[in-house]
Amino acid sequence: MLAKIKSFSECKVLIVDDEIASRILLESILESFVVCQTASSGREAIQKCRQDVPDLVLLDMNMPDKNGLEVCQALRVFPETASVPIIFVTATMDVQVENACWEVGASDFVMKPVNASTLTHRIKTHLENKTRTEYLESMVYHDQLTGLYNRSYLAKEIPKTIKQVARDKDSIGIIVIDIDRFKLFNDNYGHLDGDICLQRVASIIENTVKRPKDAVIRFGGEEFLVILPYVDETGAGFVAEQIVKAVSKAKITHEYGLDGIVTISAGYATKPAREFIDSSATSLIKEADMALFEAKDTGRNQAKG
Ligand code: GH3
Ligand code: MG
Ligand code: MG
Ligand code: MG
Repeated sequence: MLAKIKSFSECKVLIVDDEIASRILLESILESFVVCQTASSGREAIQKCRQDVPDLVLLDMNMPDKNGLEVCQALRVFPETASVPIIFVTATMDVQVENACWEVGASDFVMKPVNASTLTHRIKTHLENKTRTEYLESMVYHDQLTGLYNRSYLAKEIPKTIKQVARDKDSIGIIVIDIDRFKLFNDNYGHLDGDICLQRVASIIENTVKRPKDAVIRFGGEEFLVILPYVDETGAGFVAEQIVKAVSKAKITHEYGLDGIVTISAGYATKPAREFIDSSATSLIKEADMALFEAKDTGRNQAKG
């Protein structure tokens, strides 16, 4: 999905402070421009951050269970919270504490009693940086026509996927998909309608592939790649067939297509992640591509493994 830049009013800020009066004060400063959530202990803060990742954390330094430094350190370990801006709010600040804050991964700090204007400006600056970075990342890793992931995303993610699945001694499946007789579609209806057809097929594939760990990538012009971590040959074949069926069921008119509709062909292959010799999955993609060739060669509108 293509992202847009989040506005401040869509951003969630988690206020962490063991004193209720501090939480109320901070909330009263922030609630006019962001969505506020609160936690009254370090443990609760970590739990809330993992359940629902906030856009920024305002973190009290001195708390009875886990202090701010420990909370910050813990949040930096989890991939989903590793880059969330964390601003320390502290009454005591000397050089040692200041250095300790930076060392555990603080993004900034403000002094208690807080100056509302300084706090607001600091939060807005960090949120602006974060939302812009997220937006740019989304542009870099998504195809602008279909909203699917692109090849840059594949290059970035596949080595991580292989590593993770190898650790769990499991397999990865890859499906390569190509629209049937698409050149004839363009020739007959024009490139703009061709683009709309590509968007529709992309969205059907995306809606058929349901597990959050799976990724659908626009691999080339009218070619798509589906990455299925933790899937065996039977599973990959099942998903590939579901996709082929879903596209033909949509009955997108194509005068020169098979049975007058748009269809796709798919090839799939799986491999234990430990057996990958390269970190880019090239050999498995090639294997799936060979199967796609067979699907094309033996009639189209089908999946072959
Ligand atoms: P086959 O059944 O063998 O796959 O036949 P085909 O006509 O689909 O052949 P091929 O896969 O080689 O065709 C690719 C066509 O996809 C050529 C090009 O016109 C079209 N195409 C590629 N990218 C785009 C795009 O971004 N927009 C549009 N409209 N068409 C595209
Ligand atoms: Mg405190
Ligand atoms: Mg093609
Ligand atoms: Mg084609």
